[in-house]
Amino acid sequence: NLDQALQEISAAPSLEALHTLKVQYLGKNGLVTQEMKTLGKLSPEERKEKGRALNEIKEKLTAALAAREAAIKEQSLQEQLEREALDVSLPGYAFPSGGLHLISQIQKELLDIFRTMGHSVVEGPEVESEFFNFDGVNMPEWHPARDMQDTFWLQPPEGFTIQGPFGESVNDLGSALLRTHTSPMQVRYMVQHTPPFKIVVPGRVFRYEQTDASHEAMFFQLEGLVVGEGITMADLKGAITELARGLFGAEGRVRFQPTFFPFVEPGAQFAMWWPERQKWLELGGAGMVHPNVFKAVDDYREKLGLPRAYEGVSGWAFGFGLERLALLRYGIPDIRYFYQQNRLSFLRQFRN
Ligand code: FA5
Repeated sequence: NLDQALQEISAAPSLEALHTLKVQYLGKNGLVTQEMKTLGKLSPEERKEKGRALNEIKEKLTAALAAREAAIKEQSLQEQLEREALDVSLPGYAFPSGGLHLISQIQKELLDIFRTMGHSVVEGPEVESEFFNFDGVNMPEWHPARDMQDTFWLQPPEGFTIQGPFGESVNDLGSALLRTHTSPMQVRYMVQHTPPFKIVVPGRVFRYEQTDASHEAMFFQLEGLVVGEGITMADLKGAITELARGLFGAEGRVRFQPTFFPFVEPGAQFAMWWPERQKWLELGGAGMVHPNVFKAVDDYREKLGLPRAYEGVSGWAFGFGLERLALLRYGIPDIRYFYQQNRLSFLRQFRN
């Protein structure tokens, strides 16, 4: 009966349940529809009477169904709103963010200075051949200067090849090692390119050393190399002076003192004036590329069938340690702070 039907409709828990009821009463084979079909058999009087009654029932059911449908939709909307309520005043999660290591920041600063002077930035392998690290830069096996750079020698696994500048194997040219300086890239680059050029080479280097406040077994160097016709020591001083001004502003000054490196002649060590502390910072070595380095490069090129390209040119080179620069510039007492056990409290002081 009608009341029961209306009650069922108003109690329908879901749109699906409601649909089932709608089919049950008003569908093609629904109860009301079935009744409608019986009208034809009645007398006109009865038909009129029952027809009106059925229409009324149909209207009531239709209205009830629509009302319930609206109610269910409204309710689920409310529930969804409650579920997805967003309290924009809640404090957010603090995501830990990283930062560049102080040495990376300094490296970037240095590269930017040299880029403005027209240098290209190139990089080389950390696992290096004895040939490029030593022999090629005029440090043959008997040379006492090899002892100044205590070396991590490597025993590569069977089938491992160290590649030369063109991908050729250089296994026959010497043992494998961790490069002790960035100078082997001088040789690699010159074999592959012809002058004139200006480059800088940043990179990690390794030395088998007892560590102390100013010595690490792994540190970073920056190498500079300029080769062309008529390049002189004055160009070297000019470039290092520009570097000093880039680092310390207009007051930047440099000092050169004669010293020995096998791969330069003449050789110098250079220091920079640190205006804030009014003192000199000993930074690294430099000088004019030694003829034996050019010769080693040309011999190597010849072996590969390339024309000799370094007769009649001159060039300068420098190399220095980034950690030393950082130590002095920021008054850091111990080089081991940089890489020791993720000393984050120390490193965070230098977040940019
Ligand atoms: C060299 O490595 C030369 N290849 C530099 C060079 C390049 C000279 C081109 C001339 C021309 P040396 O061994 O002095 O030189 O090291 C250069 C710099 O690396 C030092 O001045 C210092 O700043 C840094 N350095 C050397 N050993 C260490 C170490 N154990 N820990 C941290 N920094 C170091």
